[in-house]
Amino acid sequence: MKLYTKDKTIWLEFNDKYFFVEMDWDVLVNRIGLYNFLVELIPTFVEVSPIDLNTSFNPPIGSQELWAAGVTYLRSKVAREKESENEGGASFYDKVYVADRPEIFFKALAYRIAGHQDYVHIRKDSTWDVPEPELTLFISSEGTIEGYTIGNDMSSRSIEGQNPLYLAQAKVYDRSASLGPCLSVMPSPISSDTSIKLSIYRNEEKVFEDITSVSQIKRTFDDLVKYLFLETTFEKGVMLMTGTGIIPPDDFTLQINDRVEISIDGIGTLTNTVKTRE
Ligand code: DO4
Ligand code: MG
Repeated sequence: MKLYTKDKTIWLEFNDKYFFVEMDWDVLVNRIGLYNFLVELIPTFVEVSPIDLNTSFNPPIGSQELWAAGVTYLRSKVAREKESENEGGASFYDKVYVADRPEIFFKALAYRIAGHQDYVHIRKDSTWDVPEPELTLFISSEGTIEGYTIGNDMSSRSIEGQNPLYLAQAKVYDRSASLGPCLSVMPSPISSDTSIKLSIYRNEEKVFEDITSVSQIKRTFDDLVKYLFLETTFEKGVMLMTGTGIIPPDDFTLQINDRVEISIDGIGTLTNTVKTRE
């Protein structure tokens, strides 16, 4: 089943039927056993006509923080070693790829995150920019994975490549993340066969496409969640991007008006157009 939200309205899609959910987002989603909770509540929800999925939605996040894991796929490690080799930063990526402790960083609060069919930004002080298509977990305040969405961890490779300590500037700025189109709530954990596809269009022409699978991730989601929660509480739950397994070739950089589409089985397609801040 899927939860969509726009302007504080929440719709639930279940077996091709749509319902209004009159609850506050944070109260609704932050619970152990979200799937069963929603199934039990469906008879009390008002059924509505199917919503137009070809429209914009708000990111499926309330007052939760968005965090991100990095260097969880081999492709990400290799690309980052290369981008930082001239500046002496390469060995850090190799070390974190094999270390017990994963790379986890704070990404954004809701007001910095774009929804489906909204704009994402590239920085004006960056010369090399890419989207990162990432399966994103919704984790309850008790540390249980309760839902999944699609995330785009927009990244400046030129800033990140200058020095690993510039990570926050490469990764965290207005509209450096998008989430959506929905929160997919499944009866059991997402399958490792799940595919993640990234397509980039320029003037309606496809300029990049690649596909990977969740099975390519080096770490388990439980391990990422364990480290995220080690010394930190999330009273409303938290969203966690799980890292990218797709990186466009080194001669590729995003341009203004490029359209980025990320599709993940069982969730849908997240579409964003690229802009700079006004
Ligand atoms: O260490 C840089 C960030 C890595 C990242 O965001 C990823 O692998 O997805
Ligand atoms: Mg990433």
